[in-house]
Amino acid sequence: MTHPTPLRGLAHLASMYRIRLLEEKITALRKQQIIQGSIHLCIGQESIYVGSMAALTPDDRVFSTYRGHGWAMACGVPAYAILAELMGRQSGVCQGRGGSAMFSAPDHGFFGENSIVGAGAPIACGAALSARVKGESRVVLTAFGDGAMNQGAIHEAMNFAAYLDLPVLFVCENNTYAELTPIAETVRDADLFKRATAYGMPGVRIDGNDVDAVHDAITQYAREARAGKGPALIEMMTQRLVGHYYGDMQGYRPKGELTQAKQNEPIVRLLQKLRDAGTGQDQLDSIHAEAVAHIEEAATQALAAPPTPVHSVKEHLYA
Ligand SMILES: Cc1ncc(C[n+]2csc(CCOP(=O)(O)OP(=O)(O)O)c2C)c(N)n1
Ligand SMILES: [Mg+2]
Repeated sequence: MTHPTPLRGLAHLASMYRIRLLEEKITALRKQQIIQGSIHLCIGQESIYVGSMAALTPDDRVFSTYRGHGWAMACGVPAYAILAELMGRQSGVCQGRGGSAMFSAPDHGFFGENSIVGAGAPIACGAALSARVKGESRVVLTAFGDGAMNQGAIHEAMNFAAYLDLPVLFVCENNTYAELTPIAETVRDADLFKRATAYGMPGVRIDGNDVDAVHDAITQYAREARAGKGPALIEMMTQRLVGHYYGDMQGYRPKGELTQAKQNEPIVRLLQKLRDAGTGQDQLDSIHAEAVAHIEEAATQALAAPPTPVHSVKEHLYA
């Protein structure tokens, strides 16, 4: 069992609160239709982003799916720039052009979301190959869901990275559903991590709701990848506490599943660990209050930003 330092735990808690509160703010703004269109929230999966990015460096690179707000925040993208992006404002991280599902922030090592399931993995291989050619020691993390494991692009990317010993961390966020379909109804063997063996790389399954387990696993496999030992598949078990997309009524979830998931979610788990280690409630409350203030300020700033002008729609096009 991991025994992290209290300081590391408190830092993780602060980051997870910020992501959770950002997602709740996005939900509220979507309800008011200040944010429009499709959004995919990562509530319940925050430990994956926070634990992973705590183990990587600013020079490393991340590719996520459309469920990418948490990854972006953990990479250091400011909350106001994410909110402004979703609202179609000029100060958005892509000037409002990417929206919820397709923004990127290369200056923060966040090479972007992707709406095509599995499509980030081959691009991550390209980034890793580029690092190899340039003699840079960076690691590239590509995150995707359990459903994506059945996409051809993932197979190609894993084989390619393993054969060339590329420094790619394949992170499978296994929240047990692909849209509305449980993973167990689409595969014969739901131990997805075992597929790594077929590619000749390490594969492990960890408790993705335990931020320390995530931090430790990424530390280990990033170290190995940087040392030239090649990629790894890290299957992180988790559960989303919300629908696949905003508006999903989740009628497909068995009765009681969500109630149980809420008892095992990353923030509840870390709070328990910190209390067991002797952290006082006052300190936990002040970390929460700081995160609330941070997200409120970010929302105020984003709401005050001017909208991206419609006439600029043709900018940044190839032709
Ligand atoms: C290539 C492709 N096929 C199908 C879809 C439609 N689609 C969007 S999200 C999704 C489910 C993916 O599930 P998973 O990989 O487990 O990720 P999660 O949404 O659970 O994070 C599907 C099938 C798509 N966007 N791209
Ligand atoms: Mg899934």
